[in-house]
Amino acid sequence: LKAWTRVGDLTHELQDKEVLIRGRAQTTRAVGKNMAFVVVRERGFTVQCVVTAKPDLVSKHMVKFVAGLSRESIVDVHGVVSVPSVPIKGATQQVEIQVSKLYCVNKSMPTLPISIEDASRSEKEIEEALQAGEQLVRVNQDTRLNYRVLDMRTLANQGIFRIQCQVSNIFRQFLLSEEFVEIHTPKLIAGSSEGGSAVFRLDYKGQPACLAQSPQLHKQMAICGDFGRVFEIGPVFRAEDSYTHRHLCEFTGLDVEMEIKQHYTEVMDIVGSLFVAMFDHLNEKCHKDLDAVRRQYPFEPLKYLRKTLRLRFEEGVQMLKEAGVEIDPYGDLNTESERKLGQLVLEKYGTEFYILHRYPLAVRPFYTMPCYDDPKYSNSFDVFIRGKPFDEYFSLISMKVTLVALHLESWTFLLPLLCLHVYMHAFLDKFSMHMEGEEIISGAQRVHVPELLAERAQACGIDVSTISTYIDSFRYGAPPHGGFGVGLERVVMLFCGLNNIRKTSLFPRDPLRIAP
Ligand code: ATP
Ligand code: AMO
Repeated sequence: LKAWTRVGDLTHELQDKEVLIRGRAQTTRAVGKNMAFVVVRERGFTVQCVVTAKPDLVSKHMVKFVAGLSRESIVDVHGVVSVPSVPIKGATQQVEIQVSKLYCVNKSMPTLPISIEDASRSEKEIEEALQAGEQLVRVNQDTRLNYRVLDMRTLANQGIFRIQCQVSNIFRQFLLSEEFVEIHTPKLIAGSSEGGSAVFRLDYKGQPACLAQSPQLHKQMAICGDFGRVFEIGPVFRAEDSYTHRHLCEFTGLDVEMEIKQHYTEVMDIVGSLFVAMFDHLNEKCHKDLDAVRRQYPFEPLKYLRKTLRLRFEEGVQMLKEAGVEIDPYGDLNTESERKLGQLVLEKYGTEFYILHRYPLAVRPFYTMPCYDDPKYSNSFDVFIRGKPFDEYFSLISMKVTLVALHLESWTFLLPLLCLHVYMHAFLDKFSMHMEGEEIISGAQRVHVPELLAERAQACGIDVSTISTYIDSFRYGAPPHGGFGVGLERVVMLFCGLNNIRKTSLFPRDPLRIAP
């Protein structure tokens, strides 16, 4: 028999048929010396396989071998489908395979650093199991990441990364249908693209260089090169020095840049329709993956409007003021006020996804176009989606104080702090139960006049010589344009109401982690 059947396709219709499957030995169990059961898992589906000693067909030695298979080994099972008279517990398929041959294709270690079963439990299931006096291991985030290959096998993680695949796929399909061109810009660049200190510097054959903090400069240069509308899906590097639930040192940027005819609202129109199309697609087409995530990490569906709400920054400031939160009208929103505003917007407009635009110029990057009618403001925007606070503060504070104590070699402080830090990480899931707004997109109209661009860069403390080729590209006639950047991991994290960006990055890079 050469044709392979997928475990998910094993149904009553195949009764008495011979099948061949490949999967992992999820669990094994011996019943006396003549019988063993092995539950085989493939892509989230499981089937119970029965190995019974029979003369000339299955030896007792074979039964013993199957019973002793280590969990997660890869096996090929050949046998006949049967339908038992009682419902099968512990497998998704309601048929069994009466095994004639079983080969171990590759064996796993006899003991695993984390069990898939433990790593798949929801917080509620853990509580219930503990109350029932069951022995179980709570698998914390760091352990999961240390053994990511095992952690990835949980249904929730399979769901998360399949949803991530859909997000980038819809992003690409939508933009292609709107006549955008996909581009690929360099990640090794001469100067920082966003300004600031969060840049990885390196030696480029004797010249100073950095890893791109965004495709910002080159995507704009593609507009100067007459591509009209471009997008890129690629890695973005930020030398973040803080350890938060939403910052990575490397993430996947979804970047867009486009000519605009009259107004930066044209860019916000694309943001609105792109994201409504994306959310609709996820809700309508990705039930299985969303359910898999929700089963382990419960969340409510995202509330969003057909036409994305747009609020001016000044209106946001006013709403906060009325709620008793005073902020500088020409300053940035801090994380706390962003969250408060998210809560107020949800109460007033019933949406967890909205655009805040006309930010104060002083808090935006040098390439942002000032407002024509009031240069204190800019033609820029951020987009907010629900978020989860809490763990960031605890983990940030405990981390920083721990580092200070380490530096001072103060052991009296260090031990309790290290304990606090470990505790925070072990229980991150428990702490973050509460959702408010968080940034996922930044965008703006850009300065397309080279003299103003050089002036703005200088005013923002950027060494203009490091970006001279970028500024020069505006000297040959540059069309008015704008664009935006989105963090892929943040979209998935916040759409699924997850509390930590490390859950939506396959191999996260943060200030403390560069492996696996
Ligand atoms: P993000 O905010 O997601 O980092 P960004 O690159 O646009 O995206 P900033 O514009 O520097 O970041 O910051 C925007 C908001 O995020 C600010 O309100 C700032 O207080 C908050 N913020 C930035 N970095 C951190 C951090 N490491 N920890 C907590 N809050 C932060
Ligand atoms: P900004 O710096 O706001 O803007 O980044 C755009 C989006 O990228 C995501 N993001 C991150 N995700 C994970 N870890 C990080 N450390 C991190 N930093 C940012 C967020 C954020 O909204 N060039 C501009 C975009 C533009 O104007 O086109 C830029 O990079 O989702």
